[in-house]
Parts: sequence; C-alpha cells; structure tokens
Amino acid sequence: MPDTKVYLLDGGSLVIDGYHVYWNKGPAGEVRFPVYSILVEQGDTRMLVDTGFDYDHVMRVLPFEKPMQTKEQTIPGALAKLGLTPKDVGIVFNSHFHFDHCGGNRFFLHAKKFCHRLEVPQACNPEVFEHLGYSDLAFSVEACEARGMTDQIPEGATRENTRFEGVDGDVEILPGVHMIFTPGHSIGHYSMLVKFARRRPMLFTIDCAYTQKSLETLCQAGFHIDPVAGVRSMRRIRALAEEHDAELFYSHDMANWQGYRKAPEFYA
Ligand code: 5PN
Ligand code: ZN
Ligand code: ZN
Repeated sequence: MPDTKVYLLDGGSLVIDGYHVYWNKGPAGEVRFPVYSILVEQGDTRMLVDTGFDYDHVMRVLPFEKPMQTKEQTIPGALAKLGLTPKDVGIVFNSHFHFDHCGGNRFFLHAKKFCHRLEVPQACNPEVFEHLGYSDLAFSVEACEARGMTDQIPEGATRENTRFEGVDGDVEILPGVHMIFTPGHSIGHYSMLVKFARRRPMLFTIDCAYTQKSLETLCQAGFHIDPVAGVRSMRRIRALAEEHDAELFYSHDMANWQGYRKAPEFYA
C-alpha cells in the first residue's frame, strides 16, 4: 500500500436545529456544527473529498444557518496552509451534493470529478423536500440549467469542465481508499474508508451519521430521502468499523471535531 496522508480541512461552521440533527428526537435548540473537507495524498496524487459550503451562497439562501467561515476556512485558504493551490488537487469526489459538501467545487474546473451516478440527476430534479439541501448548484452547469438557475454558473464553468464520472456501489478510487455506498441521507451518498500501511483505518461516516450519538442511537438527520435505507447504512458503517477496527470520524460533530487533527497536521 502506498504511503497515504489524510488532512482534514476546516471549512467553518453552520447552525441548525437539534430536531434536524436528530430526526424526531431532538432536543430542540440551535446546534452549531463543523463542516470540513478531506484531502487524501499519495505522493503527487491528491484527492479532495467534499468541498465545504460557499459563504455567499449560505448568506443568500440560508442565512438562518448563521455561517461562520474565515478566509483560512475557504478551500483556497485551507490548501494555502499546506503550500498548495486548487491546481495541486487532481481528483474531487463529492459524497453527495448538499450545499455544505460542494460549495468549493468551483475551484476545481480542472480536476477529474466523481460522484454516485444518481446524485447529479437528483440535484437536477430533487424531491420537493430536498430543495434547500440541493440549493447550491454551482458544482454543475448541467444542474444549473436543469433547475433554471443559470445565474449560479461560476465564471469559466462549462458542461464539460463540471462533468462528473458517475460510479455505483463500493469503489476503490485510489489504492486503499474505499468509497462506501451508504444511501438514505441522499440517494447516492458515500462514506469513506481509508486504509494505511502503519495505522488503523479511518472511517468517515460523512452524513450517514452527523455525530457519534447519531451512530450510537441509529438516529439520522432530519434531511434524508429514504430513512429506512439510512438506518441500514448506519448499521453497515457500524459493521465496517468493527470488521476493520477503524477509527470513526463524523461529519458534523463539534465535540469530536475539537479532538481531530486538523491541517496542516495530518493522519498517516
Ligand atoms: C446543513 C444543512 N442544512 C439544510 C439541509 C437540507 O435541507 O438538506 C441537507 C441540509 C444540510 O446539510
Ligand atoms: Zn447532507
Ligand atoms: Zn452535511
């Protein structure tokens, strides 16, 4: 297995209600949670998994989520801390296209892009209750056009340079970097398992489980397309963690996030 480094890129934070974090359970009240992206490095090969939220988009469309994001917490700012620019990232994999996971995609028109084969079609034609989740369409000219939101098309973006290679089921994108198909939260949601030569695997739940408590209680977020699939996916994540003795990383868990190693530190 090649030497793999994993960097967690701090993307700032948002606020939602406790009943959205813990569906039908709560408790109610404002919860501020972190948003981050994951940079996987193998020699000169770099893959970014998710790209955080776009501050201006959130202020325009969901200001009630009270976005906080410094310059250092933008994608270019976070990469600059590593001496990198977006051009140094050749591959982008989006776990799904909720706005807090694709807001920085506009910096990666040059990159090879992957997602589940059903996620772009879903962003083009979401269920009515998914419109807020799939509100930042700047990641795809095709989606902007399908939704009549061509004002969101970023400078320089075309159908061609915002095209995704759609994948299906579990896929090993780089050696030891396994994307795990965990539908439910969204139709084509992926989690990620990263194996190392010399350390325990890292298992990123992404939005299959916002927090440790979500996974422990099998309580998914209020935002989902198929809650039955969501529970099945959480059970699968639990089983994978056990099978591989993996260290779990949650997508939106402020308490655990405080303890994570953040870039420029890394896991290897
Ligand atoms: C943070 C956040 N806020 C709203 C939505 C939504 O409507 O679908 C997903 C989502 C979020 O992750
Ligand atoms: Zn999501
Ligand atoms: Zn999310």
